[in-house]
Amino acid sequence: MKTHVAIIGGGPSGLLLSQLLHIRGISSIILERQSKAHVLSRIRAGVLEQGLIGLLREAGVCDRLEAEGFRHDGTVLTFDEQSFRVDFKDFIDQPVVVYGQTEITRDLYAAREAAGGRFEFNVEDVVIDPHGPSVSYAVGGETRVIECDFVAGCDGFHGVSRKTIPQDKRQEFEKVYPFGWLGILSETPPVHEELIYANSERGFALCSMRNNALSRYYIQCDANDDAARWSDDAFWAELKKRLPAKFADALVTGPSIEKSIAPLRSFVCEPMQYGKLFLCGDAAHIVPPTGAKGLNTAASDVHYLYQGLRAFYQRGDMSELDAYSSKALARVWKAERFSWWFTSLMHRFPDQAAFDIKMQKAELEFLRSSPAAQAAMAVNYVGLPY
Ligand code: FAS
Ligand code: PHB
Repeated sequence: MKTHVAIIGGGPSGLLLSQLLHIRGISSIILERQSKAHVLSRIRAGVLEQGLIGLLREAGVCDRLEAEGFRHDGTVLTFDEQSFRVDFKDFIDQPVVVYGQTEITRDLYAAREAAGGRFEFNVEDVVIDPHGPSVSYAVGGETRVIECDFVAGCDGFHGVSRKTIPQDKRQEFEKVYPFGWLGILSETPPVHEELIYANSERGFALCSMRNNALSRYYIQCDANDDAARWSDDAFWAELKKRLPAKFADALVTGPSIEKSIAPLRSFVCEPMQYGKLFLCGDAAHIVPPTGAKGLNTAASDVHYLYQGLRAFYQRGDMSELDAYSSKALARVWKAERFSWWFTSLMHRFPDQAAFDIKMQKAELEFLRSSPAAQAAMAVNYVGLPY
């Protein structure tokens, strides 16, 4: 088979890139290791930056998002019994929108299928030749080869793309956090109209939502905890202990319809390109979900790669593709810093000394009382410019 761009991975990065390329007449094929149903069963991100929304609009995949997404102009932070709100509009007129990643993936699959997009699901043994370039893979016991001009590695943290860059040509930066997030989805009304990020002596908690009848909650848990060990009642009881009474008393509980634990790590691979292979999204970097930057930073990668491919196919100009890695990494590292900062501020660490806890509380008090501190948080949370 031949195509302009072979895309490894049918998650949000691969799908968004494929749809954007399509509207510019640039062909692609998406190779996905799982089934489409499996991809759509994942419950992940929930908060979208305007940059991602702009890309979805350009891709013609924004109708449901605009109809069902929730505009949020601020967020609430709590520590012990105190709570305060950071109003983004006080500093930057740019809201975030709450709309599940699962729905974005669903919308993108629908758009790609309507446009006759080419997919291969349940692929195995993907091997990338970044210099040909070409991609070989097996599906249904048959080996196939795709000849292409470029390969987009959109296959997430556990994919093959990053490992295609020879070890002596790449440098990896990693920080593994000594805790995870136990998350549940429940068909209950959200406890508050905006997100609540809670720092408590028992650990971090987050109150989020997908819509007015579907809530998403997280509590910090041991890194090697097991979701099956947590009954719904135990989860709700622990969440209430981590929230100020006014929110704990307002919490509407109910049966979980999804319960899982996500590990937390910060990770970056440099460079994000090798030969004609370009890494996008989780294939190149991971952030702890505290700052809601995972999906949103995958989107800025897609933006830079899409612009580079457009320049090549429309003007024969390779300069933007040559600069892809340095451009993408400049924004990736700022998202890594914000995610690390917010995670360090809001979580309890096993080895934390009393002084460290005092530092967290002093920083939260500074954030509560200083417009300058809130401005810095707001501009990072709503999303730095591309
Ligand atoms: P993805 O991992 O979404 O997609 C990669 C795709 O490649 C997958 O479909 C995979 O099956 C496929 N693939 C892998 N190897 C392959 C191979 N060899 N061949 C072919 N296909 C292959 N971000 C937030 O902002 N907020 C959150 O709350 C949040 N929660 C998360 C919870 C979990 C458990 C995880 C893992 C991530 C979470 N994230 C969150 C981050 C997440 O949203 C990612 O940033 C986002 O999915 C990135 O999208 P992709 O880069 O497309 O990677
Ligand atoms: C979510 O709704 O899943 C969510 C929201 C904000 C975060 C992380 C996860 O920072």
